[in-house]
Amino acid sequence: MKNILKTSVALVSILIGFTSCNNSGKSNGGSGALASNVAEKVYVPPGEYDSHYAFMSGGYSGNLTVYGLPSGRMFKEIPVFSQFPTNGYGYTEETTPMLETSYGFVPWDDSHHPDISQTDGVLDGRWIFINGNNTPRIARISLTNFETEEIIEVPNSAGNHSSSYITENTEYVVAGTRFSVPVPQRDMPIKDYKGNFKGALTFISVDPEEGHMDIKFQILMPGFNYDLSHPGRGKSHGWFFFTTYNTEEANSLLEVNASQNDKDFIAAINWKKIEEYVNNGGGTMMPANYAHNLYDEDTHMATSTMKKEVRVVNPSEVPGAIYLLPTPKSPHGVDVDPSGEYIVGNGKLSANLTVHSFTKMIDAIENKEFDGDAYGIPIIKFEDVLAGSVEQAGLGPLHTEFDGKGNGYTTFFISSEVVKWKLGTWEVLDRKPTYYSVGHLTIPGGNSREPFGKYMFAMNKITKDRYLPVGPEMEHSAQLYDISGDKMELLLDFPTHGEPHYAAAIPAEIIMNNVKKIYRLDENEHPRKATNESETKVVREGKNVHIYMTTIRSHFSPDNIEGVKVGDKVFFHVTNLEQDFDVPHGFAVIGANTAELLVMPGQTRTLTWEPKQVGVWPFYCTDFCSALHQEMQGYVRVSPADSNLDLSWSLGE
Ligand code: K7E
Ligand code: CUA
Repeated sequence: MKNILKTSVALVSILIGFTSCNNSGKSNGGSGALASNVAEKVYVPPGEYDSHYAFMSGGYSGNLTVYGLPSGRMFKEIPVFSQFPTNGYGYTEETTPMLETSYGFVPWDDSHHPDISQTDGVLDGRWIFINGNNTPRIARISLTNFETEEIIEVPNSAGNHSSSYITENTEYVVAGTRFSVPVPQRDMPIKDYKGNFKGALTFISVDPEEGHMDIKFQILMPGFNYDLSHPGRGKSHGWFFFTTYNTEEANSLLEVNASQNDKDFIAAINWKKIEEYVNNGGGTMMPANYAHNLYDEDTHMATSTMKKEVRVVNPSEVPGAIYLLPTPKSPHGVDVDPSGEYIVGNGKLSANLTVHSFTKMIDAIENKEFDGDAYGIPIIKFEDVLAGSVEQAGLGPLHTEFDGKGNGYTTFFISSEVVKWKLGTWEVLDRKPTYYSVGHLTIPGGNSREPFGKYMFAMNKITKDRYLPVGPEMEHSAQLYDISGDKMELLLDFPTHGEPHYAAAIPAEIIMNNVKKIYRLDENEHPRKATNESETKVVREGKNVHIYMTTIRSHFSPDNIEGVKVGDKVFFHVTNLEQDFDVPHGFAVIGANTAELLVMPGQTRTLTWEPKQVGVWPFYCTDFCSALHQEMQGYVRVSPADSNLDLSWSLGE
């Protein structure tokens, strides 16, 4: 072991030496300042585990990827909003309902902000939520089986970006619209945007036992752009904060027209107050159309239900529940520190970071010191709510996280750096360059009362020369820093998949012992399961042929099927009889217009095949499962449409 360590340290030092002289022309000066012992800090010896999970949003992949820290190794891609041929998600009969929406089947989305469920403000590791930005949706993924279990569509919304952040007991997962739109949608001139479009902020309740989501209410806000959000916590629990930009309500050339106002707003929402109003019958049920898709782990099947109405609340109905905090200048992120006192507005066109005080906000509300209103919503005076500002910290602040030790860490996109500063004194303590152009950063537990402040990683937008070139498009790059000391220390670059905007991370021990290893066959309630080979059969229902098939090392049962005809629709319902961890079997048949199946131990999955040609067609296992994996194959005989050959099936005859 020691020798391996020494060798890798030596190797890393050589490489660093090499890169630093080789890249002396790089912007930000390369990475020649790495200490020689950083390799030890990220080295996880073969067979040992990482200390943290990191869940990165996939951005335009629509999915969620799972990494280990500190190694930066990718463990899994969990399909969420996008079809995933690797395991058949979004192709199988069981999973296609997950991607149903009011726009029909939508097999793609753009996911930005994962957030892990909390109890008492601390990560509990039960579920992770993530937003679909383009066709507004929120997904809940189980952290026991690492599968998407539920997706709810968000009506009256467009560009579901200030999402999916959760309150400190996972009471709500919140979704805010980036684009304001006519509510209800209707045919109207775009130039009549101002004063007429609305921005819906949606509070989705989460069942404390099962995690099931339901839209509790939507607040129909003025037609600004609601960019990001974070919950209050501790003393500010019960409030939620949203950044806005385009308070000018421009509808064209926003790069100019939405940058006119010196200050935009952070909208502070007292959701407890609105919840109480709604619980007493307040708000209006409005016709709507949105999908609620739920996966049932017992039947191994998803169902999609269209919901027909949603409760909406206008701010004027609940006086005292919503205030606007002026914040320079087109703020992007809004982040709340672990104590719940400080609300950080990251004004992306501002040189300073603006920090508001929750206590001062409450005082100003009690003293009714307002600076006018916007559409009836009181605006608190900037000076009355300001806690302080971090002066000249960098250019283009985007997002802030906290280490739980009294420090904030803010990313600056334009100056391409992470800046560490002190809460309360607002002094800058440290800055480190990022390679290059950082968006979000993550500290495990960063959106909670108790961050685990050992590591921080930055997720960068531009990779350029950090890795071997692979054509015009490079994977994005994350950078891991040790933040346990006074100064941040860069440890590692690692590539990420899609575009991870934000990530959530958590100590491994909170999750790893609860992870499911198999699905128990005796708990399988799939309506077309076959839990042993004697239950396998082929049944014709008109033109539909259902094959109840099993798979086990190393054969399918049945493996010879005759009596299928051109024009039939054939359903291969494949149950994996294995009951060992990590022994999936695959299934593919020639000419199928879907993806393969990857069937987990004890699970049932269905592939649909419409044979178009007469012949004898093979199917096979796609996952190398045993020494006799290549022998895992079979044939389906397809006869002409007018054939009167009866169905028959066999194994080993
Ligand atoms: Cu800054 Cu979508 Cu959170 Cu990207 S967002 S960076
Ligand atoms: Cu089963 Cu390969």
